[in-house]
Amino acid sequence: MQTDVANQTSNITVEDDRTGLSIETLKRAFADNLFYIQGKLAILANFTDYYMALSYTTRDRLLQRWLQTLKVYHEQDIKTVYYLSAEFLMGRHLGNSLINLDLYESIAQAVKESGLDLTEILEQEPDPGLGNGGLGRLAACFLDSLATLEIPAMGYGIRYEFGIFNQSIQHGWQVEIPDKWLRCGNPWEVVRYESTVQVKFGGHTEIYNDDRGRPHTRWIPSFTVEGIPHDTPVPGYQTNTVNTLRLWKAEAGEDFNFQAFNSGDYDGAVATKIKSETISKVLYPNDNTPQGRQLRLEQQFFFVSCSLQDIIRRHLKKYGRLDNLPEHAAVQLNDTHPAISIAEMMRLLVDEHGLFWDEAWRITQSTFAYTNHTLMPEALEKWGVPLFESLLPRHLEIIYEINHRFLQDVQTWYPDDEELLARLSIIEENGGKQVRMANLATVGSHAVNGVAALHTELLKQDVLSDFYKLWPEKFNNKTNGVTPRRWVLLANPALSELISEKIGGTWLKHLDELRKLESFVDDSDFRQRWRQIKQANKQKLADYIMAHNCVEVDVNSIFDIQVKRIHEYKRQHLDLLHIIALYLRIKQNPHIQMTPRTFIFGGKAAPGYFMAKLIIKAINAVADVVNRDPDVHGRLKVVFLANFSASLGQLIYPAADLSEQISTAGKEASGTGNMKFTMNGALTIGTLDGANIEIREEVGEENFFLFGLTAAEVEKMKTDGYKPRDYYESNEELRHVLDRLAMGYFSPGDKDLFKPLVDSLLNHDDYMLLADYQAYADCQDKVGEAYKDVEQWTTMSILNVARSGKFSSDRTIKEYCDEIWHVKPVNVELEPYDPAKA
Ligand code: 475
Repeated sequence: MQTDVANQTSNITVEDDRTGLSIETLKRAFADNLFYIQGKLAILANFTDYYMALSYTTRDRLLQRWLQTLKVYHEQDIKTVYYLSAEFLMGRHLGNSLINLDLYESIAQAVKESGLDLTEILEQEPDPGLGNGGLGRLAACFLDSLATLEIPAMGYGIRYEFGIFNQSIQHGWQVEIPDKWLRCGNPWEVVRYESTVQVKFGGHTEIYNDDRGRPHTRWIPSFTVEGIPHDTPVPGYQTNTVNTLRLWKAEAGEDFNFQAFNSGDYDGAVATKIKSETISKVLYPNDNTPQGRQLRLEQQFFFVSCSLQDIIRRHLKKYGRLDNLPEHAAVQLNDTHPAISIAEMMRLLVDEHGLFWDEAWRITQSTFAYTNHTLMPEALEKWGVPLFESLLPRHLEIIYEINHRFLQDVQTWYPDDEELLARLSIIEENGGKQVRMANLATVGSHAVNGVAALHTELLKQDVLSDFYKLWPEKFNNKTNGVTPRRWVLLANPALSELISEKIGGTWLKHLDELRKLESFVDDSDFRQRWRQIKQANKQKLADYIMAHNCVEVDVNSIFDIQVKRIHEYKRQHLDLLHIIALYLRIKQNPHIQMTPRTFIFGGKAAPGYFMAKLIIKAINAVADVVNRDPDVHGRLKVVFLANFSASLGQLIYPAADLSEQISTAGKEASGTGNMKFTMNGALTIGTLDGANIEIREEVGEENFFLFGLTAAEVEKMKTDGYKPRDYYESNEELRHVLDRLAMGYFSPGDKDLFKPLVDSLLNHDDYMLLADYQAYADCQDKVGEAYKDVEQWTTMSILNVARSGKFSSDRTIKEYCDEIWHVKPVNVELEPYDPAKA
């Protein structure tokens, strides 16, 4: 149909203000958006205005690809990956979009010719912190790789109004500040009101007979919430594919509001609105430890129900039947947070679409797959049956039915093994009935994977061993990866340019090609430039530290960095014990030879995690003493960088000499920060844990600083009866370190401040710091020696990068595509945009 709008704009060609790529066009588009979108005259505009105008300029250039991708997906017979995750830590969009569109250089030039600096504008973007740590960032790297590999895919999650809190450090303590990331508007999202869905909660169920007299169950909810889709484009690197991240915002169901409103119950109308909107209000700030709160279950069910209804609606529109859903949809559960999907899919298929149970179960099992991200027993999600029943009465019935049928099967396979049945059951019966979400996810999926080789082995032998005996073929490993586009090209442009100059630019899509760098390892000019780039990156971080911490650091010292969530199993305090030991060594022997070090920490603690917050305070307390002490001047500095985030990571990883990956063996499922450091030329000091093992395998043991107990040794020591105090008694240095902490040497105003930390180490030491202490300190001595040999260190740094190709999330995603999802790339051809034909 020829509309008036189409007629008016039919003379627009491709080189217009919204799609054109020449510097002149980009400059004009930037100025135009400043005026018409931001409503600002250039002379009155501030940096936020520039950021917004530039974002719209960039978004315009994404839209043609995005809409074309949607068109191709709509028209062709394809299979789509749906990645369900309660968290997506996307990082800033503008820089990444420019990189993936290959527009970075031109925009930088256009901005420069407009009298501005691109890097300064990029810093204006609020970092969307819709995740806690590794799990959320992995989801974001996966979306980047899926789009880059041209796989039809969609991310589904929650549009939290408040993301992970902003961390400020006051008097050494973490203080949490709300993250108002939407305050200035979000240019990267498009609201799709027309695809709103209804989500039911509470109430009861009843049986009714259909026309043919057959009984069915009906769910009568006590309230309904609306899910409003907010779509963000996810561009692949150097491809036309732009996939979608669809995040759901919760709003009050309309009729509900109106009923109360119309009857004059304004308080009631507002209360309903507030209750509904609370569901997507804030991200739970716990990493690796779920909080069993009702709102958390509401969040999980909310986004799962929205997403599955959306998938089914689109599928039915295209195919008109549901038996072939598994041929067109692969749904991945990112941990158990979306595991209620199994019951919700069964409810939708059986109750709402009238399928028979067995057929619905076949569809469900062949559609879903589940990724486990943690072995920590306290992190396995469980929900009390009473809570479940009051919020999701129909789902509880369905889970009982799934469990009943499952346990009947088990009984025929393993007769008379009551204990096995109790362990496998989806319902835990001891001490208040609970629904075990990992069991539900495992029973309802056709594939279950861990995120690094060791982690998958431990899943099979330990956490899910009974399931592994039943279905060994379900279990598989998918070692994590990270996207080299954000974590090398965007974060470390100078290194990327040097690499591309030597081996061409295709490594960014085929990271294994980094191996070609090995032939330049003896090229002295290359080596020198390698060092210069690291030095310049360190200088940038040093400037940041000066600006934010008022601490001057020496860029010739080892930048020894540990950035990640603060958790006892990650052992930031092992790092700290060693720092105290170095400090005491200098105090005892002021002329001691020591390679200068700058210890840098960053990471957030869950607000309710007392010990993690005390560790932050301890790091800052030690930093205060060390940084002020003239005796150690030029040899030791300690810095805690507040508010670690994806964007701060982009500054930190490229500046690191040494990457601290020192978790207790068997506790870190994979780690992904370890990969980002390696790709940026840092060497690792680490335990045989998670993906560290595979990193060491790849880079070579001579290029990796290994220490500590193995996972098997940790377990054996625990069963043999571990006595941390024995290490304290027999190790003089360790004793002095712990005594100083316990005595209040670092907390003069409050001598007992760190006693809980020391007591926990001496009496329990669940994470075996004392058992690993000496090995760690010895290994650190080797690091100090190695750093003095500049040439050898350079070689090791180059080889770490050259051999890091395995850790691209492209490799990970290819494995998921081939072995779990069975999906293929779909080519998107661009058609010139012509509004007259749109
Ligand atoms: C592992 N988060 C890393 C990474 O696979 C691994 C969030 C909310 C509630 C409970 N837990 C979470 C995690 O469990 C998490 O981030 N796990 C991490 O997943 C990606 O590399 O070893 O700790």
